[in-house]
Amino acid sequence: MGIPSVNNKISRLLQVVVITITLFSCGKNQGVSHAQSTNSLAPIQLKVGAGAINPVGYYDPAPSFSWKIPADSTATFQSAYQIQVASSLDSLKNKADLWDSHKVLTDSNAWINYQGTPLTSRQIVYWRVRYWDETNQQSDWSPINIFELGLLDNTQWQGEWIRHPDTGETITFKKGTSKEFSNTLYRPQYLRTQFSGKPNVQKARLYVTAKGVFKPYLNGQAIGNDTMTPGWTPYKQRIETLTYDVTDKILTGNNVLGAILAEGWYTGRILSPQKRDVPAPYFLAQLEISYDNGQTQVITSNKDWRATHNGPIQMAGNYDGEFYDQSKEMPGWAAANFDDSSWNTVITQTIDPKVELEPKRHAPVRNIKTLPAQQLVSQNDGAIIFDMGQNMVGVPKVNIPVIKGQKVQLRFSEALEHDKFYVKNLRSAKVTDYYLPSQTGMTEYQPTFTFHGYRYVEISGHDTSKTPSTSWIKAVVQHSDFDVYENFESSHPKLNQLQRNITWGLRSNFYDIPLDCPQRDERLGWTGDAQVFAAPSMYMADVYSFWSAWLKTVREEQADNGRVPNFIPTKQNKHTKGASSGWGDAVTVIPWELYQLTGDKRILVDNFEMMTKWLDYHKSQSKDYISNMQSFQDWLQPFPEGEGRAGRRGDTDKSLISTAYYARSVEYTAKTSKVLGKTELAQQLEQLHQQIKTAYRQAFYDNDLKVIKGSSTQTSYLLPLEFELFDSNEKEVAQKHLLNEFKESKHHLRTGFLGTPLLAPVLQKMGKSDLMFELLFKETYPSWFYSINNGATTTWERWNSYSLTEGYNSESMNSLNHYAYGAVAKWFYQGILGIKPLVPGFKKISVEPQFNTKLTSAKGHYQTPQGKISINWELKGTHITVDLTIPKNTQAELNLPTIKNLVIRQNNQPILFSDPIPKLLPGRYLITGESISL
Ligand code: RAM
Repeated sequence: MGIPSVNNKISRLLQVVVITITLFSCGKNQGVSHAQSTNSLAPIQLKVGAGAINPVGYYDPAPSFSWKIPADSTATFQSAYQIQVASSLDSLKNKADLWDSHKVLTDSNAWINYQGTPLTSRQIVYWRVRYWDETNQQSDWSPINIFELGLLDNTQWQGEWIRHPDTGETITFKKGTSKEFSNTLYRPQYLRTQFSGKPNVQKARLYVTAKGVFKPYLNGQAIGNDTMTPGWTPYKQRIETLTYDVTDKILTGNNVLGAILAEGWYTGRILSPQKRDVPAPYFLAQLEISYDNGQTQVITSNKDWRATHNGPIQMAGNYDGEFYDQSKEMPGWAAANFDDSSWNTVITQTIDPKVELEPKRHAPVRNIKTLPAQQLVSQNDGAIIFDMGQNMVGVPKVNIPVIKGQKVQLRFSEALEHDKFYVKNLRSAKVTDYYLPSQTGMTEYQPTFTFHGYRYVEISGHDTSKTPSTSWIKAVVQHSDFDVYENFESSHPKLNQLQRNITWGLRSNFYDIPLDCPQRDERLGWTGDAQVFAAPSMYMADVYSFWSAWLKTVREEQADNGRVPNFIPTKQNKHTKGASSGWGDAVTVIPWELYQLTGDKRILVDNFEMMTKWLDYHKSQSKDYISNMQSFQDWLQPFPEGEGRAGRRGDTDKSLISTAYYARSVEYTAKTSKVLGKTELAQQLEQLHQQIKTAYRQAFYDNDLKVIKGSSTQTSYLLPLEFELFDSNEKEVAQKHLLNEFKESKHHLRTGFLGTPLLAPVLQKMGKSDLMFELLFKETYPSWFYSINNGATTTWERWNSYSLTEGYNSESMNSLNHYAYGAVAKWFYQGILGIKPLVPGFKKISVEPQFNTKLTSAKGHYQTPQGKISINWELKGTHITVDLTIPKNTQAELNLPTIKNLVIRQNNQPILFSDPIPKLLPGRYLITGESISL
């Protein structure tokens, strides 16, 4: 953002004049057409950027705008829109002083870029939109929406980072039996400052962040419902900041601003115990108050703050849990009239201009819901075990009888083994909370700076003379705050359970960044897991901003030579080495697939450079178009030829996988280049794609298309079929080989992380959805239902992570809450319900449900950028009924090649279509017919 030039100013002046004139005439028109405009209702669901609704502390001074035409509007399509943006409510109504798009002829209702006067930190921006329908009828204006910018750059921060002068403590870690080393463990600290407030506060905002994790307080009250803020970014490059509206919390007279600060990801350990040398946590705050009389007041974190580490939270770590000492409670510590004379003066650190302070890009982790305990499982030797009924992530909330001075211990486990508490799969993560009471009686406790992945809780050290009850404990479920749709249901209870399990896997691992697992000493943003699950997750929850925020982190972590680390963010002080095909390819696959599902070009613009750099890295790892990149390969494929660790990578040749992914990344980058108008590059990449394809065909298959390198596996055919690496005349032969692989495995899958997501799309394209149904409904190992038959309430890392009879798989790497195999959920929507975008962003939709006798019905819906598409199909014998609603401003192609006597009714009237693939306009349809394939 530069200073506007004189020319710019003049042109803006002219613009203002034009706007005024237009508005005047618009006003007149509005009056005249008022009766008409009530026919088509005002736009709804206004959003800025990747999905924010009226955000406070927004990060982007030039966001895009999106809206929807309401389902009950008389409009069918949009033919034009007008957006107005203003710096106040009054101006919005009189003269949009920031931007008026005027009437723009287009059917686009999403991702319209702001093109007005540059916006600045703190600015409150008002906006509204209206549209014209296909008959040029104008809608009413939408309700007025707001976004307020946060502090957009480091120069806006006036204070300093602060912390307690001495919070570190040396502890010794033992790794296995041989290695022993010391590290610093930082105690949580309590910070406070006092200030004097005046009457008539007009507006107050708290801008705040930490190197570490924090909870802010104002006048004794915790601010917000966020947890583990600011979340996890590459802290050496960028730290996110939070903004809170505290207007109604400022008192006249004495006020106290405070915070608790703990390690979090910043200084806490990442992975198993290791030597690390990380700086202590710091806190940064800026409270800005404006008064009605125009005066302003700014309270910042500075040398005048006081700090103690003698508060009740004595220890807190992501992996290890929390220690709470009730005797150290300090009633009123965050309010006025508290004696902090025993506290220390903080030390300060100036803000480093090289570390970007940026408003948080997506909603923070919050306490989303509370689950009651389902059952008291057992009571042995003073330890009681509760079953919360669901494997999930968050913290417990207990209300238990305790005895003064007797430490209560809470442990967590994903599943019991033969009724015994099992924690081995947590590896070095202690995942234990301690509560030391200073009074006897009932006490309430909920940890603040940790999170656990668990279903069972073991409580010991409580007052065992009292009869335990399930009312003693609740589970507080936490994840990044987004809507989970719960939008698929079928006639088959196990399929529904699978859908729920996958959704819980999503909830559990979308914890500020996409985690591989939430329980053991890992919990990392593994790129391969993300690569396969990003698109499926978009069908299940409102997670576009979650992914787009993480991609920013991925861009920051990419090495100069284009290498993409295997998990992101990487370790705080140590840059991980290496890259893996199928993992690093997340940087091309995720932006491209997000674009397909949203139609938002910005995701491509933002990530384009990263995509091309990754191609450079691919190139550096290949010779004659064959890639030798390292790879985790078809991770955790069942029945591998190797044993233990050696078997983890499966049997599909490494170089076959890496070359296939090289081709895929080139293909997606070529397509992206085309969308972005980079035609020349697109052509070069298309050529490169062809060269890789030819080399791949020659290097890995013989004339009969049999695999000549490594083993012949399902994945060795799934990859080239899905990535279209064989010429069309050879496809059929490859398909035969694939079917042969299934025959040999008695129609069981034999795929790991990379192969599994390809099963459904490949089989459906082959006209073999029946085989996909068979795999999906398989009850025996390896299969999805096998996990359900063994009590799973989430998806597992391994196809055989656990069994009711044998207990846990003894492999050290074994989580019961991993989302990778949940990627199959995409087929519930794209296959079983049959909803697929025909153009990026679903303005054209293909509706092609896959019917099978295993189901008598399936229903679901999806919120496209235009509105909700819903489908509900039922099967009685061979008779099929489909209830379908196409959202406004959308066209759909109904593709039911196996249905004869097709009748499509709208408002009870049959509609005639000559086309074998009828094109449907927005509206509700009742479709009937007879299946010829069932
Ligand atoms: C383990 C996890 C993770 C996977 C890597 C390769 O850490 O299984 O999900 O991506 O290995």
